[in-house]
Amino acid sequence: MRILLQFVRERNIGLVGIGAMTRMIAKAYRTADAIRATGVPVVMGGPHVTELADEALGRDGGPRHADAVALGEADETWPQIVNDAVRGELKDIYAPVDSAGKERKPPLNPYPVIPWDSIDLNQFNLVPKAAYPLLKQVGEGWGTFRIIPVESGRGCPYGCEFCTVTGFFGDSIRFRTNESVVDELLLLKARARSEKGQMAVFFIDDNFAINLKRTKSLLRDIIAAKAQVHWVAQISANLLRDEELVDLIAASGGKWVFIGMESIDPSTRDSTSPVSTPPCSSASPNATFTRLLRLSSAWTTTPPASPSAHSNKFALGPRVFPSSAC
Ligand code: B12
Ligand code: SF4
Repeated sequence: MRILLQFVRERNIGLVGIGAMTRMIAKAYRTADAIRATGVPVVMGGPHVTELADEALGRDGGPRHADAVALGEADETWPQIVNDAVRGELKDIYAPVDSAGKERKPPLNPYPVIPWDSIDLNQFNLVPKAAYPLLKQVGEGWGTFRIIPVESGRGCPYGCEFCTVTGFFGDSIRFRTNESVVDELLLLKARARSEKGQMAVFFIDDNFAINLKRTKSLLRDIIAAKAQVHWVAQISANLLRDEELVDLIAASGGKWVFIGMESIDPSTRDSTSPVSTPPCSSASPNATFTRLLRLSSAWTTTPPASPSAHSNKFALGPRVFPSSAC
C-alpha cells in the first residue's frame, strides 16, 4: 500500500480506477480508502460494484469507498468519466446506456490496439521474485513466466444461476474480428522473441469455442499468419468432441484447456441440482481429451469430496482448479 500511495503522489496521478471481483473487494475498498484519503478521486468498476453500487458509494449505511462507480462494461463510459474528473464534476454512477436510456453493449469491432510492444509486462509475471534465482538455474529464459490475458469475444447464452457472466455481458456473443486477434498475437509473439522469458496467452473468453465455425476460422487464420504462441483457454467439454477442433487447437499453439464441470461423478452432480446445468458440465471426458497436451478441470459449483479419486478417471492426471467460470 505504501508503495502504491508513493506512486500516486510522485506521478501526480489525478484519478485512480480500481476494478475488483467480489473475492478481492475488501482489499479493493481498503486501497480505495487510502487513495481517497490523499485527496485523489477513485472510480470503481467490475462485477462486484455493478451489483452493489450502493455499498461502494456508502449509500447502504456503510462508509463511502469510491467517488464514482462505473456499471457494467465501461469501454464507452470511461472517456466520459475521465473528462468529468478533469472538470472536477464526477457523477456518482456511470451506466452504459444510449441516448434513449437503453443499455448499450459496446461492440468489439473495431477493437483498440493494445500497445503490447511497450507495455510493462511485469504485472503478468507469475514467478515470485524470491524464486527468480532458482528458476534461472532451470535454463535460459525461465526467470519469468507471464500469462497475458487476451479476449476474443464477450457474452454467454447459458445463464447458469450461480454465474454473473450472462447478466453482465449479455446472452448474445460479440466477437472481435479474426484479423484483430491475429494482429494482437503477432505483437505479443514479437515481444516474446525480443525478450528472454516465457510467455503464454490466456484467452479469457468464457467459452472460447462457443461458435465452432468462428473458432476454427480464427485458429486457421492464426496458423496461416504464423501467429502461434502458447495459449490457454476455457472450452466446454461437449465442444472438445470435435476432432478437427482439437487438431486446430494443437496446431495453433493451444497447450492447456480449462473445462468447467459441476462434477464428473453423477452422484455429486445430482446433489447440486437444480442449481445449474451448464453445458460445460454435461459431457464426460472422452478419448479426444487425451490428445490435448494438458488438461485442467474446473468444477463449476461443487468440487468433489475427493478430487484425487476423480482425477484418476482422466488419462493425463488433470490439476484441479475449483472455479465458477467455464
Ligand atoms: C480471466 C478470468 C479469471 C482469471 C484472471 C486472469 C487474468 N490475469 O486476467 C483467473 C483464472 C485467475 C480467475 C480467477 C478467479 N475468478 Co475469474 N474470471 C475471469 C473471466 C473469465 C474474464 C475476466 C475478464 O478479463 N473479462 C473481460 C473484461 C473486459 O471484463 P471485465 O474484467 O469485467 O472488465 C469490464 C467491466 O467489468 C468494467 N471494469 C472492470 N474493472 C474496471 C475498473 C474501472 C475503474 C472501470 C471504470 C471499469 C471496470 O469495464 C471493463 C470493460 O468493459 C471472468 C468472466 C468474464 N467473462 O468476465 C471471470 C470472473 C471475473 N471470475 C470470477 C471468479 C469468481 C473468480 C475466482 C474467485 C474463482 C475461484 N473460485 O477461485 C478467482 C479469483 C482470483 C483471485 N485473484 O482472487 C467471477 C467473479 C464474480 C464476482 N461476483 O466478482 C467471474 C465474473 C466469472 C463468474 N463465474 O461469474 N478469473
Ligand atoms: S457458468 Fe459458463 S456456461 Fe454458465 S453462464 Fe457462466 S460462463 Fe456461461
